[in-house]
Amino acid sequence: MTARVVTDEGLYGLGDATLNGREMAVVAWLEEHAAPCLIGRDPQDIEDIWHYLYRGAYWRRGPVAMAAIGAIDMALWDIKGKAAGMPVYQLLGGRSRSCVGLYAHASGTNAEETLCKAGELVEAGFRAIRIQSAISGLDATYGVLGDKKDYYELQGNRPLPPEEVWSTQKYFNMVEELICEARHRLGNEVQLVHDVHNRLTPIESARLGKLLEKYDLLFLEDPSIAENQESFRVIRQHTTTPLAIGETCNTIWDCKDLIQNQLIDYIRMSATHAGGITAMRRIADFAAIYNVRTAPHGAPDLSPVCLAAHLHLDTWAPNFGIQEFVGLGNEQSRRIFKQDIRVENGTAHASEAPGLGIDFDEEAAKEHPYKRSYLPVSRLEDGTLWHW
Ligand code: KDG
Ligand code: MG
Repeated sequence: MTARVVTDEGLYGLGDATLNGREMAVVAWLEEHAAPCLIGRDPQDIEDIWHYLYRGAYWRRGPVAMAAIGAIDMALWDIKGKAAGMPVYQLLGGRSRSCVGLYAHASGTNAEETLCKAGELVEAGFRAIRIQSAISGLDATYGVLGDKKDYYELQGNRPLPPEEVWSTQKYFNMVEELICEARHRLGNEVQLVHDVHNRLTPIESARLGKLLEKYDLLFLEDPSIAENQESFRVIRQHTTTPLAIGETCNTIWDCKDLIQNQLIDYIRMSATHAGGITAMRRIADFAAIYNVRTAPHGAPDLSPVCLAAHLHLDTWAPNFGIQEFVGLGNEQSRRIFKQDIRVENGTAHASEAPGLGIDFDEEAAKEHPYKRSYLPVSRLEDGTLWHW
Protein backbone atom coordinates (compact mmCIF):
# COMPACT_ATOMS: atom_id res chain seq x y z
CA MET A 1 0.00 0.00 0.00
CA THR A 2 1.56 3.28 -1.09
CA ALA A 3 0.78 6.68 0.46
CA ARG A 4 1.37 9.93 -1.39
CA VAL A 5 1.70 13.24 0.48
CA VAL A 6 1.10 16.23 -1.81
CA THR A 7 2.18 19.79 -1.05
CA ASP A 8 0.64 23.02 -2.37
CA GLU A 9 4.02 23.85 -3.95
CA GLY A 10 3.88 21.06 -6.50
CA LEU A 11 6.08 18.54 -4.67
CA TYR A 12 4.93 15.12 -3.48
CA GLY A 13 6.48 12.32 -1.46
CA LEU A 14 5.88 8.58 -1.26
CA GLY A 15 5.62 6.29 1.77
CA ASP A 16 5.00 2.56 2.29
CA ALA A 17 1.90 1.75 4.39
CA THR A 18 1.95 -2.03 4.00
CA LEU A 19 0.69 -4.14 6.91
CA ASN A 20 0.09 -7.69 5.78
CA GLY A 21 -3.69 -8.23 5.41
CA ARG A 22 -4.51 -5.13 7.50
CA GLU A 23 -3.74 -2.44 4.89
CA MET A 24 -7.28 -1.04 4.81
CA ALA A 25 -7.08 -0.34 8.54
CA VAL A 26 -3.97 1.77 7.83
CA VAL A 27 -5.80 3.52 4.97
CA ALA A 28 -8.67 4.42 7.35
CA TRP A 29 -6.16 5.80 9.91
CA LEU A 30 -4.52 7.90 7.18
CA GLU A 31 -7.72 9.15 5.58
CA GLU A 32 -9.90 9.61 8.66
CA HIS A 33 -7.32 10.80 11.18
CA ALA A 34 -3.99 11.86 9.69
CA ALA A 35 -5.10 13.75 6.57
CA PRO A 36 -7.47 16.18 8.35
CA CYS A 37 -4.83 16.78 11.06
CA LEU A 38 -2.01 17.47 8.58
CA ILE A 39 -3.64 19.69 5.97
CA GLY A 40 -2.17 23.17 6.32
CA ARG A 41 1.03 22.08 8.13
CA ASP A 42 4.55 22.72 6.83
CA PRO A 43 5.87 19.41 5.37
CA GLN A 44 9.42 20.51 6.27
CA ASP A 45 8.62 20.06 10.00
CA ILE A 46 9.20 16.31 9.92
CA GLU A 47 10.24 16.00 13.56
CA ASP A 48 7.28 17.99 14.86
CA ILE A 49 4.79 16.11 12.67
CA TRP A 50 6.20 12.77 13.85
CA HIS A 51 5.79 13.75 17.50
CA TYR A 52 2.39 15.30 16.85
CA LEU A 53 1.12 12.01 15.39
CA TYR A 54 2.86 9.77 17.96
CA ARG A 55 2.99 11.70 21.22
CA GLY A 56 0.01 13.88 20.47
CA ALA A 57 -2.18 10.79 20.80
CA TYR A 58 -3.53 9.66 24.17
CA TRP A 59 -3.16 6.06 22.85
CA ARG A 60 0.30 5.58 21.39
CA ARG A 61 1.93 2.76 19.42
CA GLY A 62 0.23 -0.20 17.72
CA PRO A 63 1.08 -1.61 14.27
CA VAL A 64 -1.72 0.22 12.40
CA ALA A 65 -0.81 3.64 13.78
CA MET A 66 2.94 3.08 13.38
CA ALA A 67 2.58 1.91 9.75
CA ALA A 68 0.53 5.04 9.02
CA ILE A 69 3.06 7.31 10.78
CA GLY A 70 5.85 5.46 8.93
CA ALA A 71 4.24 6.11 5.55
CA ILE A 72 3.78 9.83 6.23
CA ASP A 73 7.29 10.16 7.61
CA MET A 74 8.91 8.49 4.57
CA ALA A 75 6.90 10.75 2.28
CA LEU A 76 8.03 13.85 4.20
CA TRP A 77 11.70 12.85 3.91
CA ASP A 78 11.09 12.29 0.18
CA ILE A 79 9.66 15.82 -0.08
CA LYS A 80 12.50 17.34 1.94
CA GLY A 81 15.07 15.67 -0.30
CA LYS A 82 13.31 16.88 -3.44
CA ALA A 83 13.09 20.43 -2.03
CA ALA A 84 16.79 20.35 -1.11
CA GLY A 85 17.86 18.65 -4.35
CA MET A 86 19.60 15.91 -2.33
CA PRO A 87 19.19 12.16 -1.81
CA VAL A 88 17.83 11.35 1.65
CA TYR A 89 21.09 9.74 2.87
CA GLN A 90 22.76 13.13 2.48
CA LEU A 91 20.13 14.74 4.68
CA LEU A 92 20.74 12.07 7.33
CA GLY A 93 24.41 12.98 7.57
CA GLY A 94 25.99 11.57 4.43
CA ARG A 95 27.69 8.36 3.49
CA SER A 96 29.26 5.90 5.94
CA ARG A 97 30.03 3.38 3.17
CA SER A 98 30.34 3.08 -0.58
CA CYS A 99 27.62 0.41 -0.94
CA VAL A 100 25.09 -1.57 1.07
CA GLY A 101 25.72 -5.29 1.75
CA LEU A 102 22.73 -7.57 1.14
CA TYR A 103 21.64 -11.01 2.26
CA ALA A 104 19.56 -12.98 -0.23
CA HIS A 105 17.17 -15.90 0.34
CA ALA A 106 17.70 -19.54 -0.59
CA SER A 107 14.81 -21.84 0.22
CA GLY A 108 13.69 -25.21 -1.10
CA THR A 109 11.56 -28.25 -0.45
CA ASN A 110 14.69 -30.06 0.78
CA ALA A 111 18.32 -29.30 1.62
CA GLU A 112 19.52 -30.19 -1.88
CA GLU A 113 17.15 -27.72 -3.55
CA THR A 114 18.00 -24.98 -1.02
CA LEU A 115 21.73 -25.46 -1.47
CA CYS A 116 21.47 -25.43 -5.28
CA LYS A 117 19.72 -22.05 -5.02
CA ALA A 118 22.30 -20.84 -2.52
CA GLY A 119 25.05 -21.87 -4.97
CA GLU A 120 23.38 -19.85 -7.74
CA LEU A 121 23.18 -16.79 -5.47
CA VAL A 122 26.89 -17.12 -4.63
CA GLU A 123 27.61 -17.36 -8.38
CA ALA A 124 25.58 -14.16 -8.84
CA GLY A 125 27.84 -12.40 -6.34
CA PHE A 126 25.93 -12.59 -3.04
CA ARG A 127 28.18 -13.02 0.00
CA ALA A 128 25.43 -13.57 2.59
CA ILE A 129 22.58 -16.05 2.19
CA ARG A 130 19.55 -16.95 4.32
CA ILE A 131 19.15 -20.73 4.32
CA GLN A 132 15.66 -22.25 4.77
CA SER A 133 14.23 -25.65 3.90
CA ALA A 134 10.82 -27.32 4.17
CA ILE A 135 10.40 -29.55 7.19
CA SER A 136 9.90 -33.16 6.25
CA GLY A 137 6.58 -34.56 7.55
CA LEU A 138 4.74 -31.19 7.54
CA ASP A 139 2.45 -30.07 4.68
CA ALA A 140 3.85 -26.53 4.48
CA THR A 141 6.77 -24.67 6.04
CA TYR A 142 6.59 -20.95 6.72
CA GLY A 143 9.02 -18.91 4.63
CA VAL A 144 9.59 -21.67 2.05
CA LEU A 145 8.24 -21.26 -1.48
CA GLY A 146 7.21 -24.90 -2.02
CA ASP A 147 5.97 -25.29 -5.59
CA LYS A 148 5.51 -21.52 -6.07
CA LYS A 149 7.77 -19.60 -8.46
CA ASP A 150 8.14 -16.49 -6.34
CA TYR A 151 6.99 -14.86 -3.11
CA TYR A 152 4.34 -12.83 -4.91
CA GLU A 153 2.71 -16.00 -6.19
CA LEU A 154 2.95 -17.53 -2.71
CA GLN A 155 1.77 -14.52 -0.72
CA GLY A 156 -0.49 -12.79 -3.23
CA ASN A 157 -3.62 -14.89 -2.93
CA ARG A 158 -4.55 -15.62 0.65
CA PRO A 159 -7.85 -13.78 1.30
CA LEU A 160 -7.99 -15.40 4.74
CA PRO A 161 -5.00 -16.59 6.80
CA PRO A 162 -4.14 -20.18 5.81
CA GLU A 163 -3.39 -22.51 8.73
CA GLU A 164 -0.11 -24.39 8.92
CA VAL A 165 1.10 -27.06 11.31
CA TRP A 166 4.35 -26.58 13.23
CA SER A 167 6.39 -29.26 14.99
CA THR A 168 9.49 -28.23 16.95
CA GLN A 169 10.63 -31.84 17.06
CA LYS A 170 10.44 -32.25 13.26
CA TYR A 171 12.19 -28.89 12.79
CA PHE A 172 15.08 -29.94 15.05
CA ASN A 173 15.34 -33.20 13.08
CA MET A 174 16.35 -31.26 9.96
CA VAL A 175 17.92 -27.94 10.91
CA GLU A 176 21.42 -28.88 12.03
CA GLU A 177 22.05 -31.04 8.98
CA LEU A 178 20.83 -28.23 6.69
CA ILE A 179 23.17 -25.62 8.16
CA CYS A 180 26.08 -28.07 8.43
CA GLU A 181 25.69 -28.99 4.75
CA ALA A 182 25.37 -25.29 3.78
CA ARG A 183 28.65 -24.44 5.54
CA HIS A 184 30.36 -27.43 3.98
CA ARG A 185 29.11 -26.76 0.42
CA LEU A 186 29.35 -22.94 0.40
CA GLY A 187 32.68 -22.68 2.25
CA ASN A 188 33.84 -20.35 5.01
CA GLU A 189 33.71 -17.12 3.00
CA VAL A 190 29.92 -17.05 2.67
CA GLN A 191 27.94 -15.57 5.55
CA LEU A 192 24.99 -17.72 6.61
CA VAL A 193 21.70 -16.58 8.13
CA HIS A 194 18.84 -18.78 9.32
CA ASP A 195 15.33 -17.49 10.17
CA VAL A 196 13.17 -19.29 12.76
CA HIS A 197 10.18 -16.93 12.46
CA ASN A 198 9.66 -16.93 16.24
CA ARG A 199 8.64 -20.58 16.38
CA LEU A 200 10.75 -21.61 19.42
CA THR A 201 10.52 -21.03 23.15
CA PRO A 202 13.56 -19.26 24.67
CA ILE A 203 15.11 -22.46 26.02
CA GLU A 204 14.64 -24.16 22.62
CA SER A 205 16.28 -21.13 20.96
CA ALA A 206 19.17 -21.44 23.41
CA ARG A 207 19.57 -25.09 22.42
CA LEU A 208 19.46 -24.20 18.71
CA GLY A 209 21.99 -21.38 19.09
CA LYS A 210 24.37 -23.79 20.85
CA LEU A 211 23.82 -26.50 18.24
CA LEU A 212 24.65 -24.10 15.38
CA GLU A 213 27.62 -22.32 17.01
CA LYS A 214 30.19 -24.36 15.13
CA TYR A 215 28.73 -23.30 11.75
CA ASP A 216 29.45 -19.63 12.48
CA LEU A 217 26.18 -17.99 11.45
CA LEU A 218 26.18 -14.27 10.72
CA PHE A 219 23.03 -14.40 12.84
CA LEU A 220 20.06 -16.46 13.90
CA GLU A 221 16.96 -14.48 12.98
CA ASP A 222 13.89 -14.33 15.25
CA PRO A 223 14.44 -17.60 17.13
CA SER A 224 11.78 -16.60 19.72
CA ILE A 225 9.21 -13.85 19.92
CA ALA A 226 10.60 -10.96 21.96
CA GLU A 227 7.32 -9.77 23.46
CA ASN A 228 8.86 -10.47 26.86
CA GLN A 229 12.28 -8.94 26.16
CA GLU A 230 13.64 -10.27 29.45
CA SER A 231 13.27 -13.86 28.15
CA PHE A 232 16.19 -13.30 25.76
CA ARG A 233 18.54 -13.57 28.76
CA VAL A 234 17.89 -17.31 28.67
CA ILE A 235 19.08 -17.52 25.06
CA ARG A 236 22.02 -15.18 25.58
CA GLN A 237 23.30 -17.02 28.64
CA HIS A 238 23.68 -20.22 26.65
CA THR A 239 25.02 -19.31 23.22
CA THR A 240 27.43 -17.05 21.36
CA THR A 241 25.47 -17.41 18.08
CA PRO A 242 24.61 -13.80 17.15
CA LEU A 243 20.91 -12.92 17.38
CA ALA A 244 18.84 -10.67 15.09
CA ILE A 245 15.41 -9.48 16.22
CA GLY A 246 12.88 -6.81 15.43
CA GLU A 247 10.86 -7.22 12.25
CA THR A 248 7.63 -7.23 14.29
CA CYS A 249 8.66 -4.36 16.60
CA ASN A 250 6.76 -1.13 16.13
CA THR A 251 8.57 1.30 18.41
CA ILE A 252 11.87 1.71 20.22
CA TRP A 253 10.07 0.55 23.39
CA ASP A 254 9.60 -2.91 21.86
CA CYS A 255 13.37 -3.44 21.65
CA LYS A 256 14.76 -1.07 24.30
CA ASP A 257 15.62 -3.79 26.85
CA LEU A 258 17.00 -6.12 24.17
CA ILE A 259 19.36 -3.38 23.01
CA GLN A 260 20.45 -1.80 26.27
CA ASN A 261 21.07 -5.18 27.91
CA GLN A 262 23.00 -6.29 24.82
CA LEU A 263 20.76 -9.32 24.43
CA ILE A 264 20.88 -9.06 20.62
CA ASP A 265 23.46 -8.22 17.96
CA TYR A 266 21.27 -6.91 15.11
CA ILE A 267 18.07 -4.87 15.19
CA ARG A 268 15.81 -5.68 12.22
CA MET A 269 13.03 -3.13 12.32
CA SER A 270 11.62 -1.67 9.12
CA ALA A 271 10.86 1.95 8.32
CA THR A 272 7.34 0.84 7.39
CA HIS A 273 6.46 -0.82 10.68
CA ALA A 274 8.55 1.23 13.09
CA GLY A 275 7.29 4.72 12.24
CA GLY A 276 9.47 5.77 9.31
CA ILE A 277 12.95 7.14 8.76
CA THR A 278 12.77 9.47 11.77
CA ALA A 279 12.15 6.52 14.11
CA MET A 280 14.74 4.28 12.42
CA ARG A 281 17.40 6.96 12.72
CA ARG A 282 16.73 7.27 16.45
CA ILE A 283 16.78 3.49 16.95
CA ALA A 284 20.05 3.14 14.99
CA ASP A 285 21.74 5.80 17.13
CA PHE A 286 20.47 4.20 20.35
CA ALA A 287 21.61 0.74 19.17
CA ALA A 288 25.09 2.04 18.29
CA ILE A 289 25.82 2.79 21.95
CA TYR A 290 25.35 -0.90 22.76
CA ASN A 291 27.26 -2.40 19.80
CA VAL A 292 24.03 -3.46 18.10
CA ARG A 293 24.01 -3.14 14.33
CA THR A 294 21.08 -2.60 11.98
CA ALA A 295 19.78 -5.27 9.59
CA PRO A 296 16.48 -3.87 8.24
CA HIS A 297 13.64 -6.21 7.35
CA GLY A 298 13.31 -6.62 3.58
CA ALA A 299 10.40 -9.03 3.11
CA PRO A 300 8.28 -9.31 -0.06
CA ASP A 301 5.32 -7.86 1.87
CA LEU A 302 7.15 -4.54 2.22
CA SER A 303 7.00 -2.28 -0.84
CA PRO A 304 9.88 -1.00 -3.00
CA VAL A 305 9.35 2.39 -1.31
CA CYS A 306 10.40 0.79 1.97
CA LEU A 307 13.52 -0.71 0.33
CA ALA A 308 14.40 2.70 -1.11
CA ALA A 309 14.07 4.27 2.36
CA HIS A 310 16.20 1.50 3.89
CA LEU A 311 19.01 1.95 1.36
CA HIS A 312 19.30 5.61 2.39
CA LEU A 313 19.37 4.63 6.08
CA ASP A 314 21.86 1.82 5.35
CA THR A 315 24.14 4.17 3.41
CA TRP A 316 24.16 6.59 6.34
CA ALA A 317 24.00 4.50 9.55
CA PRO A 318 27.51 4.16 11.04
CA ASN A 319 26.38 0.92 12.73
CA PHE A 320 24.71 -0.62 9.67
CA GLY A 321 25.19 -4.38 9.43
CA ILE A 322 23.36 -5.88 6.47
CA GLN A 323 20.15 -5.40 4.44
CA GLU A 324 17.69 -8.25 3.77
CA PHE A 325 16.97 -8.41 0.04
CA VAL A 326 14.38 -10.43 -1.92
CA GLY A 327 14.92 -8.78 -5.32
CA LEU A 328 13.52 -5.69 -7.00
CA GLY A 329 9.95 -7.00 -7.28
CA ASN A 330 8.18 -8.92 -10.03
CA GLU A 331 7.26 -7.57 -13.47
CA GLN A 332 3.99 -6.04 -12.22
CA SER A 333 5.63 -4.13 -9.42
CA ARG A 334 8.48 -2.96 -11.68
CA ARG A 335 5.87 -1.38 -13.99
CA ILE A 336 4.35 0.49 -11.05
CA PHE A 337 7.46 1.55 -9.12
CA LYS A 338 10.18 3.35 -11.07
CA GLN A 339 13.57 3.42 -9.41
CA ASP A 340 17.25 3.37 -10.25
CA ILE A 341 18.63 1.26 -7.39
CA ARG A 342 21.75 -0.56 -8.60
CA VAL A 343 22.33 -4.12 -7.40
CA GLU A 344 25.71 -5.67 -8.16
CA ASN A 345 27.91 -8.31 -6.54
CA GLY A 346 25.62 -8.76 -3.57
CA THR A 347 25.48 -5.05 -2.81
CA ALA A 348 23.05 -2.22 -3.55
CA HIS A 349 23.50 1.48 -4.16
CA ALA A 350 20.89 3.97 -2.93
CA SER A 351 19.50 6.29 -5.57
CA GLU A 352 21.37 9.57 -6.09
CA ALA A 353 18.14 11.30 -7.21
CA PRO A 354 16.67 13.95 -4.88
CA GLY A 355 14.48 12.45 -2.12
CA LEU A 356 14.00 8.69 -1.91
CA GLY A 357 14.57 8.30 -5.65
CA ILE A 358 11.49 6.22 -6.36
CA ASP A 359 8.31 7.08 -8.27
CA PHE A 360 4.88 5.48 -8.50
CA ASP A 361 2.77 5.13 -11.67
CA GLU A 362 -0.79 5.50 -10.38
CA GLU A 363 -2.37 4.55 -13.72
CA ALA A 364 -0.39 1.29 -13.87
CA ALA A 365 -1.33 0.60 -10.22
CA LYS A 366 -5.05 0.98 -11.01
CA GLU A 367 -4.82 -2.16 -13.16
CA HIS A 368 -4.17 -4.12 -9.94
CA PRO A 369 -6.88 -3.31 -7.37
CA TYR A 370 -6.07 -4.10 -3.74
CA LYS A 371 -6.42 -7.77 -2.78
CA ARG A 372 -6.23 -8.62 0.90
CA SER A 373 -3.68 -11.35 1.53
CA TYR A 374 -2.47 -12.85 4.79
CA LEU A 375 0.50 -14.62 6.29
CA PRO A 376 -0.35 -18.07 7.69
CA VAL A 377 -1.44 -18.91 11.22
CA SER A 378 0.51 -21.65 12.94
CA ARG A 379 -0.89 -24.55 15.01
CA LEU A 380 0.76 -27.51 16.73
CA GLU A 381 -0.09 -31.00 15.57
CA ASP A 382 -2.77 -31.27 18.29
CA GLY A 383 -4.45 -28.06 17.07
CA THR A 384 -3.03 -25.66 19.69
CA LEU A 385 -2.54 -22.16 18.30
CA TRP A 386 1.24 -21.56 18.23
CA HIS A 387 3.64 -18.64 18.48
CA TRP A 388 5.00 -18.12 21.95
O1 KDG B 1 6.96 -9.58 6.63
C1 KDG B 1 6.35 -10.71 7.09
C2 KDG B 1 6.87 -11.94 6.43
O2 KDG B 1 6.99 -11.82 5.07
C3 KDG B 1 8.13 -12.34 7.12
O3 KDG B 1 7.82 -13.40 7.97
C4 KDG B 1 9.27 -12.73 6.27
O4 KDG B 1 10.60 -13.34 8.14
C5 KDG B 1 10.52 -12.79 7.07
C6 KDG B 1 11.69 -12.11 6.56
O5 KDG B 1 12.67 -12.06 7.26
O6 KDG B 1 11.64 -11.59 5.45
MG1 MG C 1 12.51 -12.84 9.15
